Amino acid sequence: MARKTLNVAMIGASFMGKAHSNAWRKVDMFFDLPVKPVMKVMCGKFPEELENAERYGWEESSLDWKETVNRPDIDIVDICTPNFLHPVIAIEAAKAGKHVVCEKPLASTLKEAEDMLAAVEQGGKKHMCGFSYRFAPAIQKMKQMIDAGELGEIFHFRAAYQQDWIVDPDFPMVWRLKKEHTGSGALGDIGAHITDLCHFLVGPVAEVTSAMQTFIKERVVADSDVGAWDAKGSAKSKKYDTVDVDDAAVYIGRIKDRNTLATFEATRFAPGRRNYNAIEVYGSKGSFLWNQEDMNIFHYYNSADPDTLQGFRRIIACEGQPYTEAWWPPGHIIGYEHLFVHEMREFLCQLDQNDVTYPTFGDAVKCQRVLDTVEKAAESRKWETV
Ligand code: SOE
Repeated sequence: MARKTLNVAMIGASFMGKAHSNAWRKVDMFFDLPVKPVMKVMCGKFPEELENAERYGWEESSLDWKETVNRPDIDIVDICTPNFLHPVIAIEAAKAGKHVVCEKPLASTLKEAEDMLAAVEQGGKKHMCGFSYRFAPAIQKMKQMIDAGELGEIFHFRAAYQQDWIVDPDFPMVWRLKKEHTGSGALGDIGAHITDLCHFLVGPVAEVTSAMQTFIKERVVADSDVGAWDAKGSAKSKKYDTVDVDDAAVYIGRIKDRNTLATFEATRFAPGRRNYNAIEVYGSKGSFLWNQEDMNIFHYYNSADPDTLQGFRRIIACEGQPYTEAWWPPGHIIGYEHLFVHEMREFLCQLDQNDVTYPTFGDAVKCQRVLDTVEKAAESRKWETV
């Protein structure tokens, strides 16, 4: 029987636009889906971006996101723009009766995130926020084992998401470094990921204390509008602009209804750490270690092992979770881009389910509430309740 097709419009054609295009293109090839996604329209900000539309797999391209979102033939709107545009596009899409996928963080502020949630709940369609690391096979395995009690009582959740792409003082100003475009810096960008992973693996952060830091307070303005990753000090203008967001955020959290202490570090100033999203969980019956730069592997310490065998096991996450079997035989491993394919698989397979397993705008608001409280705590230098 022919499957129902769903037409997708993606708004935003830069780094996340490329990752999501790959996901929409691959998801139907590698997973059995109840519906068939059609890559209808890619919307960009600049005409030159639209030159990629065809090779990214889109049937059409447009510079007008509003007209595209309101097209009656569009079923899903996928938002891959800078954060400040998330609310206006998501609310428009919800009002137009579309399903909405939106990159993290949901918004620049908690209020915007709450408005987005209200709009999609009013719209009555499905909504997902792109917390992609939940879809790493190793994270899935770790969650299964934590939920099954294999680690016992969780004492510590420890996350350090470290990058180094702006440690060069000549790296020019980009949208991720301006509050008006991004909300917060490392906190909202990569702190959002580790906060969500804490929620996914251990439980809700109930109160925090924190410190935030901007190491380089002025950056040269590049002559062209560049994305976060492709600017390499190309500026000739020698105009400077103020960095008004954090380069790093460090926070401690207590977990609701658990005897757990959580520590978080989100920094873009750790030379050598390219995309080192590292998670450690320590419990009464054992421990986990994982990091994104080695994403197929996690290390498991089982406190019940005999003394002669005490030590972390190095496990390749291939069996026993819903993703890797769709790709290759055990040990052939997968990469960063596969996480987005897994996201879209869950979204497309659960369109008719009331309770979904992927991160919704509701989960994203819970994350945004923590980020907002971290900023408050950095200001007050006190513990603040989420
Ligand atoms: C930049 O820090 C970034 O592109 C994040 O925005 C993504 O969410 C992360 O997956 C990789 O790094």
